Amino acid sequence: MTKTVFITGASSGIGQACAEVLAKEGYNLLLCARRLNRLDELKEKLSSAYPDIKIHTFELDVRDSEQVQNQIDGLPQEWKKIHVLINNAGLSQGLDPIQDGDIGDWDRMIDTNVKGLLYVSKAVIPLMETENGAHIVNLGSIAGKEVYPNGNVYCATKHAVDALTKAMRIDLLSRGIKVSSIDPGMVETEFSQVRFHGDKERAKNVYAGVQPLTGTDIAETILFVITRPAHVNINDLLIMPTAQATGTIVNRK
Ligand code: NDP
Ligand code: 8X3
Repeated sequence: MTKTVFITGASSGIGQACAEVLAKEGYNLLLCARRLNRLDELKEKLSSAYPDIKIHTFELDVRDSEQVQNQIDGLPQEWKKIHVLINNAGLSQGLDPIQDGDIGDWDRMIDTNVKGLLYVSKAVIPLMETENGAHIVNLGSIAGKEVYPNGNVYCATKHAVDALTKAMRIDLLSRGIKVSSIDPGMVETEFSQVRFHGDKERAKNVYAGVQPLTGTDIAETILFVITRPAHVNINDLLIMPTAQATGTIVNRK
């Protein structure tokens, strides 16, 4: 049976890599993000490489609770059975001490990383196909396990994701829905460009002298997590570049 995976934030980085890795494995894909043009380009590429799978793309801003509910309620009937939800959409904005933080940045992080994950989960859970194994994978972070200087609000949102993963596992236990968290350290994506509001030079420096993880490393890890036998769940998986010991201790050459 072909399984359907719903990926938020599939227009870039880890989400896009998940789409690529899972398409190759034969999963049908529901892909959403705000940049629909990117999703459609990805759909075209994957559909021609893997003609046996089905892909449906749609625009979604996870911060808009009404839009989330309407878009998911309005999915074509054939897309209303979901086996795996990857709550990946997320971002960091700014890296400043709390006293200098920008309220707009704080709102965007909390609204996307915490409230967006909740809105999407609430809308998707009723569509989850539990008979053949249902699974929610949340993108946490090393920032959800420790707090580093100037990471304040981003770290708080990822600690919230950690708490929500644990809470979802308890609440969804009787429905047989597995819940896992993947918590990466440094992954080179558009993440740092977004964090530094488009400053490409500053973003590049984050990865200077170090081999960071790639989106594909994380996507392959997620594939491993969602393909364990029915009686096995990986609750939480912290994955770091070899050169990174903690959020801030990095061995640069
Ligand atoms: P990218 O910036 O490359 O990708 C982020 C994705 O999230 C994009 O597809 C973006 O799509 C989507 N997104 C952002 N805001 C919204 C929104 N309001 N509604 C819908 N989609 C949204 O970063 P990553 O791939 O690195 O990040 C993916 C996840 O991984 C995030 O949750 C991040 O916190 C987490 N993470 C990243 C790490 C890293 O070092 N890169 C490490 C640990 C965790 P669009 O702009 O088109 O809406
Ligand atoms: C992204 C990794 O170390 O920038 O979650 O917080 S980090």
